[in-house]
Amino acid sequence: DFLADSVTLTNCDREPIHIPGAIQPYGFLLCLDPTTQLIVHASANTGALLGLPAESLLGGGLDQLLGPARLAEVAGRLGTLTETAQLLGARLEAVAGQPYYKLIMHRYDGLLWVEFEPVAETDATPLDLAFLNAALGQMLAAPTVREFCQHAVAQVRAVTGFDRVAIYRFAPDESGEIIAEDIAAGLAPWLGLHYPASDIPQQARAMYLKNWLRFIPDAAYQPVPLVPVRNPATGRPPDMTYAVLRSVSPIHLEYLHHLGSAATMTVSLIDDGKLWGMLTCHHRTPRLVGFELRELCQFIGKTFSALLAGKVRADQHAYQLQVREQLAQLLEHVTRADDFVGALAQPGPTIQEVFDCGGAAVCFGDEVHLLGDTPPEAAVRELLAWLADNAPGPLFHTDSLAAHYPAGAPALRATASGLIAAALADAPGHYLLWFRPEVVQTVTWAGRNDKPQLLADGQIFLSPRQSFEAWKQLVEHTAVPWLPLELAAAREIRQHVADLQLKAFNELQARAQ
Ligand code: BLA
Repeated sequence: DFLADSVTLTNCDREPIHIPGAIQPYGFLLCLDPTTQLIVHASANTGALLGLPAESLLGGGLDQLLGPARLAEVAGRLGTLTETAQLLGARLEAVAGQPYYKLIMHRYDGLLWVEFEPVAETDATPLDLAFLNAALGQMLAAPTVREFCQHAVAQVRAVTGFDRVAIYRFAPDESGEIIAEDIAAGLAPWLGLHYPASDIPQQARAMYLKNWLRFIPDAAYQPVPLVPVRNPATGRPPDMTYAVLRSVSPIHLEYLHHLGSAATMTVSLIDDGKLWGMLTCHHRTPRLVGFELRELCQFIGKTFSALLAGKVRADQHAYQLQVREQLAQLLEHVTRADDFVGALAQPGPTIQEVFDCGGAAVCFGDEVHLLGDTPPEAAVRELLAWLADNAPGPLFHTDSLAAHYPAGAPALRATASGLIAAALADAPGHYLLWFRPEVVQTVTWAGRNDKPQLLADGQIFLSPRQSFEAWKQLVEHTAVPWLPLELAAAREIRQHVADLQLKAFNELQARAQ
């Protein structure tokens, strides 16, 4: 196919997916000159569908398809178009034996685009205001990002009937995780699986910021070229960024084949101008979704996007409250205890329970209490010795301990790639420690054990197994970074214990006098 022939797995980011010069064949396409409204491109399937070969349509007008009344209406609309799609239903009165069509029209790249989707006349979905009202109500009321996402996937599956609807959220490194899904009985869950950044190349992400929805009703389709492929005015194929019939990347089609997906629809989820994630729909068999339903799914995606920042803030706020509450309880029970060192490791809560961490340790000279997932005690003692000599300041923290202390990495990386070390006294070995596991240990990578597969053209498919290895190298020896509020809590615990120590010392002095 056009222009895509030279794409390999190593230059995916350069595949010009916006100018494929071809469409998916579930409809046909005409591009018109905005001034004359005469046809500049036609998709090559008009011959088969209408009995009017594409070449014969070029240079003529829409009167070759439409009766006079419809033509006047369409011509009026064409004059007002922007990038945003407009819909008009029509029967092609000038062509015999045709079904009803939806004309989806927009203006872009110096052309008027008219995409024709054949439909049963009855297919229009009535606008269900009660559904919309209930859906918006659920989204507004959702107290956490996860529940918010769960409502969105359930709503989209309810209106579209796809086998699988999931929300795929991007991490700062652009890999992604399935954080919510709604699936048909009998399908294997993908919830919690991670996928590499390369699954969705840069230019695709950029396009999905402009165009909110992609639709592939039959991933086994044969692309249909435009006639002519290149726009005579620009010398290149027209820019299909906003065309719903756009033929998609052959590499992506191969990918869908590997996933066992025969049809997909994806909606962008955008937070503050950045692609936050995608709502992805899959079906095991080909599946057509009409224009109105696609618009409804975009509406859900845009509503989601508008409310998202508030839900993220709510999650952060809830976590902040939880940390404050745990911190207050810890300080209280430590203050009341006779043995405050022991109390730091006693439930109610322990120092490990104040904020998210894999494990913690209370170290007081020879006494070492380990809590949760920690390195073995011997390794913790060696770490204490290293800290005594090397820790810069009373509160040392890192999300990559190996970068500071490579010698300790073999024993520490799995459970303690992230570390907060709060020095309790000038005496060496008096520390409160919080550990965080290496990211690699906590991630379930999709298809981690798959064998490499061959693409149709004989190249090796960049399998999730290989991409896992590539990703692993990037995140080796690192943990999720500590949040400012977590560091503040650690600092506060340290200060409180120092105050208790001073008080105990003063009492001892007073008694001695
Ligand atoms: C596009 N890849 C995509 C899209 C998704 C994914 C959602 C958007 C297009 C769509 O289907 O609507 C990936 N889909 C996923 C993932 C899940 C999912 C991860 O449901 C998880 C459940 N893809 C590769 C490799 C390359 C590649 C190695 O795996 C390139 C070398 C390319 N992916 C690729 C391209 C597109 C794409 C080029 C754009 C397709 C297009 O819009 O033309």
